[in-house]
Amino acid sequence: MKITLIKGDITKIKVDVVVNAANSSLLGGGGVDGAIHRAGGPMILHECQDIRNRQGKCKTGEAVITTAGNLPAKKVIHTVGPVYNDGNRLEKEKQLLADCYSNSLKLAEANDLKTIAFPNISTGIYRFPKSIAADIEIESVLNYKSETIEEVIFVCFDDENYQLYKEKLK
Ligand code: AR6
Repeated sequence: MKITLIKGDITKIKVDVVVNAANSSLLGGGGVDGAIHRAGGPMILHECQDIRNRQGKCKTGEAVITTAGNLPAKKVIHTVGPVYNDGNRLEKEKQLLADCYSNSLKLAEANDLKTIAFPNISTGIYRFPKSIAADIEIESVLNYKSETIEEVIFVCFDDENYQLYKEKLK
């Protein structure tokens, strides 16, 4: 599994699947979620609504898959990161953040998607400390042994995350 680091906008990346940092409603929001729905168009929201009707909300740490609409990617995996709670439930939150990555990789494998791009889940509106989140993201991806996924791309939008990943991936 090749690991690549990119600084940029995940909506512009041509991969099999991009991961969205969604919320449990699955009905859109700000940050990368807003950007994905804006660039991908209404088909994504329609499929999210179908999922809502079938299974209800998406729990923290879990993941669901939809079309990517007008994005260059083929699919979007929506996963729900934990909200950082001032360190009060840190161990639980770290596990849930790791689950976001492993459950997204599992879903990519199940759908025969070979290249996957991740944003830095929970490090924006959900306020997770970026350095801790980067350690979790890198560890859960590197520990995931996949026979089928060929490339994982870490997409950092802000410079702070990009510098952290550059350092930690050395
Ligand atoms: N491409 C890649 N990364 C991006 C982009 C982009 N276009 N835009 C922002 N980021 P956030 P969260 C980075 O807030 O913390 C939404 O309202 C950003 O720099 O998008 O998991 C959802 O609906 C940051 O590092 O997600 C939820 O309610 C990272 O994406 C809530 O926000 C995550 O920031 C989820 O909060």
